Amino acid sequence: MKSDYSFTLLATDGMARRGRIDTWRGDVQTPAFMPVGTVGTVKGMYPEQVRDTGADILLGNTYHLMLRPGAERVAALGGLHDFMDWQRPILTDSGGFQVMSLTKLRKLTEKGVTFRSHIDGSAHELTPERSIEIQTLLDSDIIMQLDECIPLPSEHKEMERAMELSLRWAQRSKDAFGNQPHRSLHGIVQGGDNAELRGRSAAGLKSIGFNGYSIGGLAVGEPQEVMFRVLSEITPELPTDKPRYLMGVGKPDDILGGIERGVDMFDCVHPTRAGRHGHAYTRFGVINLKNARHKDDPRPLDEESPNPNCRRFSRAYLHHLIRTEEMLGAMILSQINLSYYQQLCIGARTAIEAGTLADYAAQTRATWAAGDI
Ligand code: PRF
Repeated sequence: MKSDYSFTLLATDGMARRGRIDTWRGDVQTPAFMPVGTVGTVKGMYPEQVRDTGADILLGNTYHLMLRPGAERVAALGGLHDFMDWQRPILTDSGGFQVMSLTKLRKLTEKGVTFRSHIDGSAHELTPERSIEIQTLLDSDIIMQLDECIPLPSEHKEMERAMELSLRWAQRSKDAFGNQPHRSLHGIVQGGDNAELRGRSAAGLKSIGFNGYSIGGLAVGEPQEVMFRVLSEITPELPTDKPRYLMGVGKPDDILGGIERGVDMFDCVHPTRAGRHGHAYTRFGVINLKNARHKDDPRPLDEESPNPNCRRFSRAYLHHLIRTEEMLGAMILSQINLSYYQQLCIGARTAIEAGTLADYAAQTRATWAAGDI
């Protein structure tokens, strides 16, 4: 018997929240950072290494997996967890955002979105119903509604149109999802940078009723202060007994700011992508290991880090691996960056429990600002 999905709010500190999601595949401690495993792999890392960084849950992508290897094939092979051998929870995105960012030829109608694959140009259709079906075939634990995300800045009329379409798709997604107590379905708040539109979106989603609420349409070209303003306006409008997920965010300071404004979950390709490009995230902020100044530096990245990889390899060696484009360089730095993101979340959880998030945030920012020595 698969146990039901649930969310428990454990503590609050200002707007910030410390919680736990329970699924039959395991628990997710929040605030949580979800590494991105777009095509059924967190690039360059074994599943157990990802788990060892502290990750409780991964993100997978409807768009990529429906094109290759195909949702029906993954289902026939036992679902995404068995396919990639990650036996803990998986959250999947619904595909609309990736259609908009990755395909050139596409057409959006009330029914859904038709597009041509970025891989071979073949024609496909994604509707709210088909997106739910694909995510169910993948055996996702936390499913996203199909929505329309538009860039910022946009005209008010355009933000309103996309928000209202997303709301109608939210209702169709809920109907298609039906009754699946062991899974979670999230509605997605849209409405650009406009408080009134965001408020209407949140109210509409709440009246449909979801297991969790995602905040979409941010980190799409606006300054960080605009994203933070929208977050401060919107999280008080969301139910306190359901998790909030800020989609596709971000860098460490975006995540810290999101936690302070009441966000529970985050995902971003940034830590792994930056790692592949030679950027290391540590307590001291970001270090570009491509830079020639590291060539003769025997020091490890951070002698006091709980992560062995931050202590065992010299900066000179990491610089060498990145300069020679060795696979191991990308692998080590992906591991280091994901570990740092998890350390940041663990620190925030502990601080929220103790009621000391403001101190934790100030100290974390001061260390980032002091920089690498
Ligand atoms: N909607 C969906 N996925 C997303 C976004 C969105 O608005 C974003 C925006 N930051 C990232 N991923 N479905």
